Amino acid sequence: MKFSKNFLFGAASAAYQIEGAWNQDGKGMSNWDEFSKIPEKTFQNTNGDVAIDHYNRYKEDIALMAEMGLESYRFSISWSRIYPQGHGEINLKGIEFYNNLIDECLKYGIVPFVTLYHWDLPLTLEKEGGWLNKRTSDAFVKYAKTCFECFGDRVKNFITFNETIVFCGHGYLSGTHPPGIVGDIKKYFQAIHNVFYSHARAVIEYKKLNQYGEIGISNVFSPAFPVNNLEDNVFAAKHANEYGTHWFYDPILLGEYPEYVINDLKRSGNLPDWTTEELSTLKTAAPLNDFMGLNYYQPTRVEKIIGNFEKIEATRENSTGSPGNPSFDGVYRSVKMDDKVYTKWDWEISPEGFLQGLNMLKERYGQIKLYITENGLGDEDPIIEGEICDVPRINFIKTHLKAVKEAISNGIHIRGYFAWSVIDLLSWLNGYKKQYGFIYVDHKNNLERKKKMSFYWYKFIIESRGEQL
Ligand code: 8VR
Repeated sequence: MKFSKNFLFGAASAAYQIEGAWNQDGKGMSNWDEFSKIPEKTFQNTNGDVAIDHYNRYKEDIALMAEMGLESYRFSISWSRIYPQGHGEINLKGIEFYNNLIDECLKYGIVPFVTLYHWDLPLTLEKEGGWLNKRTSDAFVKYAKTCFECFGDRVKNFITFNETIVFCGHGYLSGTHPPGIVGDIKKYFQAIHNVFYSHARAVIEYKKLNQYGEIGISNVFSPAFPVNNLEDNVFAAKHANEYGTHWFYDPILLGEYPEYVINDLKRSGNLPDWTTEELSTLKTAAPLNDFMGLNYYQPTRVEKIIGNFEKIEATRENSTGSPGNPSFDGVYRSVKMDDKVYTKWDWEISPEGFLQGLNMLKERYGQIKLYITENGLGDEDPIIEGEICDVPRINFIKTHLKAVKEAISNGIHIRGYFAWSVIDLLSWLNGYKKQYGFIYVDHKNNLERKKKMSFYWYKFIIESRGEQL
């Protein structure tokens, strides 16, 4: 079987992780421009001031993507380039940059897939309360509208937010992302709701403009499975899926939050403050949402915590996605298992879990349009005689694309696949050590770009529409 002609083979990036040029051409400061400079917050104190300087080298990078045969490029817009203060004055230089980037993609027939928010919030808004302040929602809708109006003639695919669970979880529970708040459950749920309300409003605004494009959101997809079939652990997996999946997918796809979690939050006093207008906006937006973007790296293996649960102090090291942490409510913990395979950063490699999870989604939400908006392998790539031999990455993507193929033949509606990442870039908490790209960036040699083995492999897969997989 070949992937159909309208299946998009893509790859992704995010503004803060590649652009650099943090204060160039009128860009305002973002929360990450500040946070990454607090000592010890990031691996080796790396930050995105320069990143891989994509802002100044985008032409070279897009030419490489075109050479690879990429059909779509998912990138994010840095809000503080467009509105340096979050709201208020627009920065035309920012608009110009993204116009150029989009036009450069289109020159080669690459479909631009645009994320509006990949975690870099204008600093002014963060200082005014960030996602806890309902005015951030107004500012977001205004920014989103500006993007639709300026770019929507050429961009036909918009993603509002990337991975709400991550930036809210790290922002308000583990404190390892800005605003760096630790253990505030109430704020965590409030921020999530404010983000989803903003998403819903942006979707409604987008549809009013009649641009004949599509809009959706990208969520973490990490289906939970019990470590064995003991009743307690089966319960733990259900609980984890309610909190980690349903809480994030229901409001987008069904327009309401899952009752299971609502009931818990009522009991614990952590229910967000929401108005009936906000809840009915979620309802209105749900059927207008065109697709769901899934960022899949690994499943979660869970076991119920019996008895007392020791709170582990959140550190940068244990917040980077590896198993071992208790859930915030102490109900379960994620487990590294002896019979599973893991990456160097202890992320489980499981195309089976991917397929199983996709079937779970189908069961709950029916036939929805899906894009895999991120999937990839973080590794320290071997360099042999000057060649970057990233065979483990090829294997990773191969097995996951096979899972996508199988899912499609099971009637799951997947319309495209974006590898994370198109090029090596700055990891939020792991610096440059952890690589994901098809293109290598030489930090010792003027950020020179070099094609990896996976570059040629992915080119072949795209050309042959995955027939050989
Ligand atoms: C996703 C994020 C993306 C990347 C990839 C890989 C980290 C990283 C945590 O959660 O959307 O920005 O973020 O995962 O892992 O290493 O920077």
